[in-house]
Amino acid sequence: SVERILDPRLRDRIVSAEQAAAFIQPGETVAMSGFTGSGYPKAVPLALAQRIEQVHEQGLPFQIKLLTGASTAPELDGALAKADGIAMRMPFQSDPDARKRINEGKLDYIDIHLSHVAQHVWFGFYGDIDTAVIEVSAIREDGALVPSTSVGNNKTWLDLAKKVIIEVNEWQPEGIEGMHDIYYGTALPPHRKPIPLIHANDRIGQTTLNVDPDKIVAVVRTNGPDRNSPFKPIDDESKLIAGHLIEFFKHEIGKGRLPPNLLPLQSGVGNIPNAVLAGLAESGLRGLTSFTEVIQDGMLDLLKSGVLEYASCTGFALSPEANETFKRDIAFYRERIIMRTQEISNHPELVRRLGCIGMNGMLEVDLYGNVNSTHVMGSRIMNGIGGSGDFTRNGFLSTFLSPSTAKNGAISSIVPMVSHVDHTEHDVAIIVTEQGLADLRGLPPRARARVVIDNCAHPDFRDQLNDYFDRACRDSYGKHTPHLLPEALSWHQRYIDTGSMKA
Ligand code: 0RQ
Repeated sequence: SVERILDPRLRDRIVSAEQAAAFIQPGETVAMSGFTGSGYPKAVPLALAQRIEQVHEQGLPFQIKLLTGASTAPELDGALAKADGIAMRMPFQSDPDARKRINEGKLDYIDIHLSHVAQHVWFGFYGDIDTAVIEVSAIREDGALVPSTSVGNNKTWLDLAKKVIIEVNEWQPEGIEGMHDIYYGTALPPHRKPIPLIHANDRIGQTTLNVDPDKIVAVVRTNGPDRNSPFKPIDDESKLIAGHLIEFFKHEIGKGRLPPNLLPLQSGVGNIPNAVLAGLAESGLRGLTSFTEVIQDGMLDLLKSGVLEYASCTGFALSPEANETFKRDIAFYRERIIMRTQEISNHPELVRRLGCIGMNGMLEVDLYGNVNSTHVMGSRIMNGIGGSGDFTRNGFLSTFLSPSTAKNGAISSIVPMVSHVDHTEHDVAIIVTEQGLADLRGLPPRARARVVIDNCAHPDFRDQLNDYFDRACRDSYGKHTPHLLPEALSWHQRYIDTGSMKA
């Protein structure tokens, strides 16, 4: 294979993962690459987890604060969580072992908007970054770093970290070089300027990441795949949800409120978004574009078929099969995908300017349109808010997609009051379940409750919701957004007590 570490200054810093991990000390804030299972370091975190376990066996403390782009993989979040090596984690994560410790109250997790991460670290809200551990696909002669399958916050980590460990992953396709667009024009207030991006496929930066070579303490060679989430066949509920949403898009085109090729799409990951993307492939719509954070299988298919012209993202979440296609056809995808830092892929200014259409999952929504995406029964974290808030607040349209029930029908996704709020009623426009679609735009609160119950609630819970709403309209302290406070969260308590929300 072709040599990927071309900067002669770094040749004598090529070491094993164990040697590299030894540079990380207890108590450090460590910033790593990785976004939804792509482009995360594959070897150093595992070696670090082993070292932490050895130190723990001697009865000594060893934990780090861990920052990333978004979720990573078992070799990173999983291994470090299992070793009890993480004191604090920020932002988005979805690892089962980490989730367990977070919900046991043993691991502090700070869940913030993905567009906020880089700037909050620049503002100094998280203290110093001691070490950055960044996966790249190559190091050029001049020391410039060719990013791999995610960009995330890597620019910020490389700029701010006191010491840098680079993993060069030869599994990543060489042809990825040129796909990235790293914008170095961000400044801190009060010196900020408009970001010169007008179209989702504009290039405003450079293709490589800068790093001060003197800060690089170790370079590690790796050769391993990104976390591949197996592709699940699209289920019937997801197909129904996708169908309602696409019908709505066509209705909006008909009304002249959306152009015939829609507006740049943002799509969450999972079965339902995949069903929407598959539905778009057969919708007859053409010339679509995407300004999103994650690209999953369905998006590659849309690019291949020409339905989608181009996509902008910061990371990938692909199945093993899609990963092979991506690597094989990298020359094709490099012309149609632009990978950006997550402060740009999710930037409120850009999401607002482009008029993105946000499509995200949710756990539950209440009668008035407040959405809970993160906390089961108000207290148990599932994943995190991720980028959903960046697109929901700032986009042209925000849509939330979910089955109307969970846990075999024991839980209603439509509740009187959400047990945790991620997206407020002021930001949420469209709710879609397999039952139908509620268009909340321009509706006052009581009218919203009507369409949410009538169009989205499962028939098993409709009477119960109507009963609550009717009594709230009669007995509520205020009649603007009627609620019965002692009852508003009683459905959640009933589930905790009895295993079902049914009265
Ligand atoms: O749990 O697998 O244990 O049964 O939640 O639910 O229906 O499989 O849906 O995978 O799309 O996830 C909101 C979590 C939905 C996701 C959420 C249980 C359900 C199941 C998963 P089990 P489904 P999805 C782009 C944007 C926030 C981040 C985001 C998410 C599990 O979409 O994390 O949008 N979103 N990022 O049983 C209790 C309810 C429930 C419930 C579902 N009402 N009560 N449990 N579940 N509804 C990506 C990034 O930003 C990086």
